[in-house]
Amino acid sequence: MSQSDPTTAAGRHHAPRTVSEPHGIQAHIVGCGTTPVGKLGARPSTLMRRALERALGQAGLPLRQLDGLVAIPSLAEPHFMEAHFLATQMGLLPRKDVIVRTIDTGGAGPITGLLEATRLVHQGWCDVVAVVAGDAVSSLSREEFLRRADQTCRDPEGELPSPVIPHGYDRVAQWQMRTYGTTREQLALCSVLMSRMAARHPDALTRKPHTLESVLASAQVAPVTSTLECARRADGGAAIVVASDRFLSQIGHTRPSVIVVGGGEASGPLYPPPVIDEDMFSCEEACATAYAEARLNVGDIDFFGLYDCFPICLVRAVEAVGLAAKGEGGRWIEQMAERTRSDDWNPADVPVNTHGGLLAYGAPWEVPAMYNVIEAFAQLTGQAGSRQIPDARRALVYGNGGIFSASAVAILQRA
Ligand code: MLC
Repeated sequence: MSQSDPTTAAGRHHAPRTVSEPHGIQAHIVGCGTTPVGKLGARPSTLMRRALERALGQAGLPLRQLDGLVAIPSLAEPHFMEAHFLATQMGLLPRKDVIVRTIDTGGAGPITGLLEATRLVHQGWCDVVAVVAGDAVSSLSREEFLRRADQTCRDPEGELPSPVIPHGYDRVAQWQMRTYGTTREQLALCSVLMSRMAARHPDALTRKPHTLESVLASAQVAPVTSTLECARRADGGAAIVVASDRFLSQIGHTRPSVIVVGGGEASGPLYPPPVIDEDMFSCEEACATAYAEARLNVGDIDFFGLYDCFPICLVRAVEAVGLAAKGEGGRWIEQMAERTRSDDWNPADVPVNTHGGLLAYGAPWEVPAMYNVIEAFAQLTGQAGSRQIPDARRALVYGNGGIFSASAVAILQRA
């Protein structure tokens, strides 16, 4: 089935895959926490714990209040049943009233985790659920990182050279260039744009904006991918806390919060098939499901936290969410790069990844989609400082796993 028309992808949408609240309970994000990003020299489980402590601190809740924990496994220190490992380490288990789940949808994990936490709350199974991710891929040597990363998405029959993941995305980028006329420069401008965003975030790894020339001149990693167009390898942890409205009213919680009003998930193949076509992508379907559930469309969203592990991912995402028509994502990026040329650009004019995304904020393996949620929380609660989009009310956050293999989308709204 060819899907050059985005409505075809939306046509695959199955209504029952929702996060809607069957018992009239609403799920609120009440706290977010991060560690610094960079080369930290700490174990992933330590980073997860630190991030969780900060998220609970922002929520004003003690650890013992958690009755749900969702964790995303790390690459640097993988554990059997990551969430159980963490819950046991932290003393959350043994306890009979705690539900603990490990989610592995690659980089989509934090959003899948958010949707899972939301479901646990909506079903009335949990009142306070944390979603946690952390990794230390910067503290692995280059060789060890690539040995592990290459194994994740390698086609056993295929010929993708190492580094496998950048080469996999590169194949898709070349296809997008041939199919839709996206240019090499438009791809590189994704990194320029993200670096301009990151320069306004005090915690981002990339402090100085790149130029188009510097991106194109950085070391070549794959045919149309340079080093500055790769997710910026880092260590870091991030966590969020999701709570039910009934619990929050019981304890008289009055801190700012954000509700989850829609969600969507969809899947693609683990690695690019021999012939690339529209069928391998899944973000369109995840977005269509999320918009349908929230009964909203692109015009209702004030901030977009879009996955951008490589430029092609961001280009496809701006098309999938509806900011640009199919095939026009590259031109949209070019326009946004034009808008941010002078230093005084207004964040409302470029409402995407105001933190800088994987390309520039930093990318601790499967953690970064959590940064999309955390930036959305900051925007919707008016805490984004110089990055603030005035009166931002709704956000869409997207996580992508593997090589377009898992898409998870959530729509958030200021409570
Ligand atoms: C790297 N550098 C960057 C950068 N990327 N600087 C700015 N912006 C970026 N985007 C810098 C590094 O900090 C370092 O600086 C120098 O460039 C070299 O980078 P490196 O990573 O230390 O180099 P090397 O070990 O040679 O590895 C290069 C690489 C690797 C391209 C093979 O970085 C890589 O594989 N990156 C992609 C990571 C990845 O695949 N993540 C998952 C994405 S897929 P200095 O000053 O220290 O020399 C996904 C989905 C999923 O997200 O499910 O996971």
